Amino acid sequence: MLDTTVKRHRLRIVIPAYPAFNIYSRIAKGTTALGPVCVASAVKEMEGWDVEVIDENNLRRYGPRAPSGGADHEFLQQLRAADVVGLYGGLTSTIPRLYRLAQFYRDRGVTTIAGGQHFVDENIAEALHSHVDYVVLGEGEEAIKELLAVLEGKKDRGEVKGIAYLEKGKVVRTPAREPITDFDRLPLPDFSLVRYAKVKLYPVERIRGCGMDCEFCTVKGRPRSASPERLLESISFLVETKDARHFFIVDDLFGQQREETLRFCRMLRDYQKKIGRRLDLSVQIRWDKAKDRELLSSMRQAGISTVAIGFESPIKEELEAMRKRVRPQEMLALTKEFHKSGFLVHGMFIFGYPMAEGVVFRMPVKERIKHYRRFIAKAQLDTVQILLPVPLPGTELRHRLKKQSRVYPVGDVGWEYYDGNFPLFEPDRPMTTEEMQGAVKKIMGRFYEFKYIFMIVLNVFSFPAMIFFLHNIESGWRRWYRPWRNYLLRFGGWLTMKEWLSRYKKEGFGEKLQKAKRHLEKGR
Ligand code: B12
Repeated sequence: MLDTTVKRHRLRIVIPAYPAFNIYSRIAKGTTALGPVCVASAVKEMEGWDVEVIDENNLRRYGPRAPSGGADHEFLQQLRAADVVGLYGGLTSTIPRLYRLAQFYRDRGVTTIAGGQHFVDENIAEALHSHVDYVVLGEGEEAIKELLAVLEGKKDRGEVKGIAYLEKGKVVRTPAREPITDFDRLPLPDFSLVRYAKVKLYPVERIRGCGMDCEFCTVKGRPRSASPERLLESISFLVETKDARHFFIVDDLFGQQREETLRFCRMLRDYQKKIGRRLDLSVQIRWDKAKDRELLSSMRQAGISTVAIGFESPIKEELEAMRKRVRPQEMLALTKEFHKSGFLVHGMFIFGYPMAEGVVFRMPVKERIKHYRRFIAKAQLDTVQILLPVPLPGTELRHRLKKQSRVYPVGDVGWEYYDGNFPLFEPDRPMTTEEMQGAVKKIMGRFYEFKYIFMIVLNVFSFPAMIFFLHNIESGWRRWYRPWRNYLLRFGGWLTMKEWLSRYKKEGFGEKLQKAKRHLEKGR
């Protein structure tokens, strides 16, 4: 229980540092996680509570850093002690860091609460035995307020739905909390609560949940939406208070609820006209939305410039195993429609997806690589990310592979490797783990190359050619800007890969992998 003689309490929510340098590290420096900001914004409304968010991946505004990485929590506690610490467990790869933070704070008598996508199945007990006092299961905005009231002695913890804790050494799970449906009741996410961060790309949302039911994804359930007005309000609030210009709509599938989406696009277009400022937005969308010309044109008018598309694979059999009901040829044709409408397309792929039981599919690695390269080139993707399949906690993919005893034990290949860059299970034979990992390097290596530095320079010299487009500056600018931006990103991608590889070599992952394989073999 908290000291009730104290007039105000402090909740500090920490977004743990990424374990390793990877393709997301640069993005993370210019953005932050939306979930913890939503939770903190709800607590801000509580009487007697101060609240802050510390994003260890974005400490760019006088953020105190610890020499070993992440924030200097010793210093933070001296400066302004937190009574309760919340920990964001939305990315499994950051879980080892999360547990270290939990230990640090609990050793100093601070109550620790964790929430986020990692906490399902046996990971709930894992957290409660790793210095976490309470786990919030599912959405946190309402649960956290009730839980803090418990800590103030105003409520019994058994009455709070959707939490887990230890009682006499046993895990207690309270009844599940109903998913939030009325988002208008919640305060707008307040990014001022994120101390020390410089945010350039603001995450915003309208729809939670996804009805696509992909085997590898943790986002499930009937989509629940806020009104277009609320999303516009989140955006305009950030434009006016933070001078924000770049936004990422984190909804898993933009364009669900067609009419509401169109209405949102029109409202956003009119808002920009009114304030005389052009905004830039990125969304995640399915390739099949390209069939909807009206939607694409409204999106462009609203300032949506980049679409991230989960192609997952250009191989028919793999798409079937993932339950993606589409043919590669169709994906190609539809991607062209996005380009025609003026979007930049970011393609997201998974390499080496394991086939469902009973399905025999043997394609040599070399041929698989060819398929990927050919698809990427034909689709003229602006940027790509090729990841290895991640058997994420709580997914059907994990359950299936575990049943087949193919997942490397977490004791050997720990959670910190769950970022899509490391092999985490025995691939389908005859492909070996090394081949699978090598293939990703080969595909990415062809896309992100050193030579693009020369293309950047050449493109700068071609700028005067814009003169031929004076009659249509926008089209000319796009023609010049798109290759220039892509060359820059491709060269940047090469630098990232180079750094990643050099760190990888020092890390000794190979030994861990061999140990994991031996353990799997023994267990069979
Ligand atoms: C934006 C995003 C990113 C961004 C930023 C991530 C971040 N949050 O920092 C970027 C592009 C960097 C990214 C990268 C990756 N991502 Co991502 N990403 C997302 C996405 C689309 C949106 C996250 C979001 O804002 N959600 C909306 C908020 C409101 O929901 P929320 O985060 O769940 O928060 C709520 C609750 O969880 C809870 N809660 C959360 N934190 C806390 C803390 C406390 C104290 C409490 C009480 C409650 C609480 O309350 C919140 C409000 O209700 C999600 C999918 C999704 N729809 O969630 C995937 C998702 C988070 N990503 C995922 C993955 C796997 C990845 C990648 C590995 C790439 C990949 N293979 O797909 C990389 C990993 C990078 C790394 N270093 O490890 C998985 C994570 C699952 C897991 N167990 O790890 C998700 C869930 C998608 C999926 N495929 O299932 N991602």
